[in-house]
Amino acid sequence: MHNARPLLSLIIPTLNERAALPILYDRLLVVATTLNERGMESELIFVDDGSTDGTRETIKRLTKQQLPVRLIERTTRGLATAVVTGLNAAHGTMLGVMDADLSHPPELIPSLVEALASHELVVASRHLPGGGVEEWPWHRKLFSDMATAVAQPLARSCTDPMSGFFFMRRSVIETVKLKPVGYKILLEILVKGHFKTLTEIPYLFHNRNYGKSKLNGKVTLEYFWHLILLYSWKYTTSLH
Ligand SMILES: Nc1nc2c(ncn2[C@@H]2O[C@H](COP(=O)(O)OP(=O)(O)OP(=O)(O)O)[C@@H](O)[C@H]2O)c(=O)[nH]1
Ligand SMILES: [Mg+2]
Repeated sequence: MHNARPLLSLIIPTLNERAALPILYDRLLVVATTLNERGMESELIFVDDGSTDGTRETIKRLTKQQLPVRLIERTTRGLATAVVTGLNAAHGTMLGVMDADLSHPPELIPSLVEALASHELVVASRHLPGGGVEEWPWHRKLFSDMATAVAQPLARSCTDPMSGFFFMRRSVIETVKLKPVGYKILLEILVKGHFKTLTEIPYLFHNRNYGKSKLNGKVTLEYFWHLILLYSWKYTTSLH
């Protein structure tokens, strides 16, 4: 039977995040119940790039519980392309992206979804009053601020183009060829996506309590390569 209720597909990239997953799932279950009461269905799509810590097995166990859960197992690496793989597999009219390590509070999701009623793209931002990061060493903060500043001309009005926590209507990316490099999938969508209205909701980025960071020098280099590609893309498209 055709399901007429709007569906939210939540894409969650994973790389060795086993310890956080049961907690994340429980918190998402509460969120999905709230959304359900508001007439919406939810599905979770995990995209894993070769975790070796039992992440895949843990997700497979979650597929047998209440929420519709899918696991996509890739043999390649890359956060942003993992998200694209998840987006391509999603059935929802609303698409959400979040990290698996509990840095992004799932409890914000109902507000993000609600904002989709009047905006095509909704970003959870650390750079608005009321938002921020819990506690970062000065060098990480400096690097993040610099990375944000050099991307700002690409970011339209978005204050946190580095955010990995955002929701959008399917139409934003439906006919778009996304070809991101590295980590920053939102930046790719801000440049190439089809949207007129964007809004942001502040949030506090929690430091991870489980698992290890995957940020490294390679990710940083990839970021600069991605920027070069996006600036060239924007420049050449504006010539047409
Ligand atoms: N599928 C996939 N997921 C990834 C990859 N790299 C990172 N992730 C996931 O993407 C999310 C963000 O990665 P993190 O390492 O937490 O990056 P971060 O939040 O900027 O850094 P921390 O604050 O140190 O956690 C997490 O859910 C990771 O498991 C990858 O190559 N493939
Ligand atoms: Mg993280």
